[in-house]
Amino acid sequence: MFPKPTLTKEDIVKFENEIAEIFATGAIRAPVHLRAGREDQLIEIFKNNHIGPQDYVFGFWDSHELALLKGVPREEVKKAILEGRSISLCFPQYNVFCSGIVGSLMGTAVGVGWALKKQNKKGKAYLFCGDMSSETGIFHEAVKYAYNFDLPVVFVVCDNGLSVMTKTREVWGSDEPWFKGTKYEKKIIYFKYVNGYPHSGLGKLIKF
Ligand SMILES: Cc1ncc(C[n+]2csc(CCOP(=O)(O)OP(=O)(O)O)c2C)c(N)n1
Repeated sequence: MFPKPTLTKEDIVKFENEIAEIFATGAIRAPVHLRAGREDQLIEIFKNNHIGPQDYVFGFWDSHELALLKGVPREEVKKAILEGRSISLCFPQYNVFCSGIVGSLMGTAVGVGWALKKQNKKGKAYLFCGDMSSETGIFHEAVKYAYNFDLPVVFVVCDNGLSVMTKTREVWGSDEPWFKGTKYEKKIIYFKYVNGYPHSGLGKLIKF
């Protein structure tokens, strides 16, 4: 029912390029968030952690790649984006839940981890977010709770150095994320990348 994703970097790049081309025509009447430059890291994370049907993936406005890697068929992801759901992709049958609201779903991921543990079920909740999101209060609370109760929750922080157009490091006055060198690192996968696209859209006005 859930084919193991065998997506390559090229598949992901091709998908995002295709969406970018469609978005440029004005055919998508909603925000679209494209990403490039973290394909290798995401593929590695899905592979190394054997993320499969039993796992839950939570993401935010930039989750095209996550849905594809979790095994949602390309055409289903594309259809949802064309219908205007790029920033809130949800595919409950594949355990993929995303939201355009900063910080949302972090508590949900912890709750799902709690339920999985209580019910002795296999699987983990994986919460993917950006570097600025990892500085929010709710992220701290979620990580502390998941650590304290040893819940099957993994937080993945994809650091592109920016919050929309604001430099995260200038805001927080630190070169390292707050969790670096703390015991909470045990619950967090962290990597840096440079986004090949603007935060949102294509960086130019699209008329429709
Ligand atoms: C509650 C809320 N406040 C503000 C925004 C607008 N917003 C969308 S993304 C974002 C920046 C997030 O930065 P980061 O977590 O680093 O994500 P990335 O750069 O990887 O997209 C902001 C402020 C929002 N979506 N939700």
